[in-house]
Amino acid sequence: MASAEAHLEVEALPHISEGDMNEIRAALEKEDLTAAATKAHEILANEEKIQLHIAVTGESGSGKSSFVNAVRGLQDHEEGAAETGVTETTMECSPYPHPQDSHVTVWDLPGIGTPNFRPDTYLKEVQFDRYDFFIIISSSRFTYNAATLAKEIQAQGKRFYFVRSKVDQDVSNERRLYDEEGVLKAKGKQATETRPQQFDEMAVLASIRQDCERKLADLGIRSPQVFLVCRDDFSMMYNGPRLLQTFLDDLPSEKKLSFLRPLAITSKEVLRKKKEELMKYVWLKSLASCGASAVHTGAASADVDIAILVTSLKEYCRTFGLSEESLQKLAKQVNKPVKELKAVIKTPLDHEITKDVVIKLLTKSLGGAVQYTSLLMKVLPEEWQAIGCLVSAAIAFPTTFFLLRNFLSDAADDAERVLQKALEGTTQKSHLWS
Ligand SMILES: Nc1nc2c(ncn2[C@@H]2O[C@H](COP(=O)(O)OP(=O)(O)O)[C@@H](O)[C@H]2O)c(=O)[nH]1
Ligand SMILES: [Mg+2]
Repeated sequence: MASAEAHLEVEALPHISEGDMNEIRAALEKEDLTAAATKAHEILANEEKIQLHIAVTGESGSGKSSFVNAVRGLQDHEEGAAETGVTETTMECSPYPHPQDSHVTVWDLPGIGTPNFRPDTYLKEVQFDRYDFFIIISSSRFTYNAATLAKEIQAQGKRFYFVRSKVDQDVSNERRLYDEEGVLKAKGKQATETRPQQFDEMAVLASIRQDCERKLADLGIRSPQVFLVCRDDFSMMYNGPRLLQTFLDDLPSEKKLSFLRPLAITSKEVLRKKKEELMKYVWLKSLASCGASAVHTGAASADVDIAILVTSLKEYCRTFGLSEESLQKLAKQVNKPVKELKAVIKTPLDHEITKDVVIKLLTKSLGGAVQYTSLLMKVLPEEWQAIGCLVSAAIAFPTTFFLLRNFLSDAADDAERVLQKALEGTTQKSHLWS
């Protein structure tokens, strides 16, 4: 087995209520593995039902619909994209499910620009309670309406984020004032702090951010934070990555995985987070898979629920972009043959995971499980120590645990190599690996 087993550490557990945790512990102490496994199943099934709803609001024409597409990794012309560049006339909220994961829905809300706009009635009309958080977009300085809406959202106990859109336009407008070498063109004009002699994109961005934040502070927002984005390469450019990271940090722990699953892998950091969240569920999946009737793997047998394993490995593949569809999309984006990306992948892809593949992996995992069981039991979360005394779980639990854990690690490594391959020779590198 891989040396990873020798470095076992106590993994964080997913969010499990105290009641559920106690039920599992009690079942294990009574040596009722079936009851413990059933409970683990139930917790996982509830986790599957978790939905995330993101509201996007702002003035008409500010780029709301474009953002709804960008945040879901879609271009405006693609299937499932919100219509952009159209005049808003209705007060309707339009739901746009994430194309890779229907648990995440981004809502395109009506514009907030009308003179008789009132934040409280607006929030009632758009069904405030439905959303996990709000994004307030502006393509210029934020208005009084945006600031009052933010205050009302906060007063009602939810989070909002100010997003300044179309910064690519600002950068290119400013660039027009400089010559090909990036030297300020305008004769007789003095360079200023915000318009230096030599073109500096970072200075342009900093000045937009400061201007927006100052205006919001004037409108009564305390310590405003503004994220600068552009719909193209949203998750890689400007403050797109930081915005996604902030959403993730702010989400309650039980929602983090739902947000992360369909997120495009644009940096090592996203990859690391995905792996970390999935890893939390390995204990629970291993327990859920225990107690099924014996599966004969050739070399030996273990009482393991194969269906859970097939589903889990497929989930890992999809989360790490190791599916035919994701790879085709990425290949197109970076203009490379998909064959080149596939060449660095060692684990099977999503559609290649079958019962037979899982049985082969189980056989491989069995040796390590036997060898490292006592070590595994030592690092088990305290609440679960009783499982170590159960003969029925003695093989199944560690075998499943090591299978899931190793596959997850291997798939994450594959995803990192794919990302590296995809970026070879592109200029996006600096943004992606920042
Ligand atoms: N250059 C640029 N144009 C954008 C960006 N976001 C939106 N737009 C354009 O701005 C116009 C209005 O965008 P839309 O998303 O329809 O705004 P909405 O009315 O708020 O939904 C459209 O023509 C978009 O193509 C961006 O980040 N950069
Ligand atoms: Mg729109």
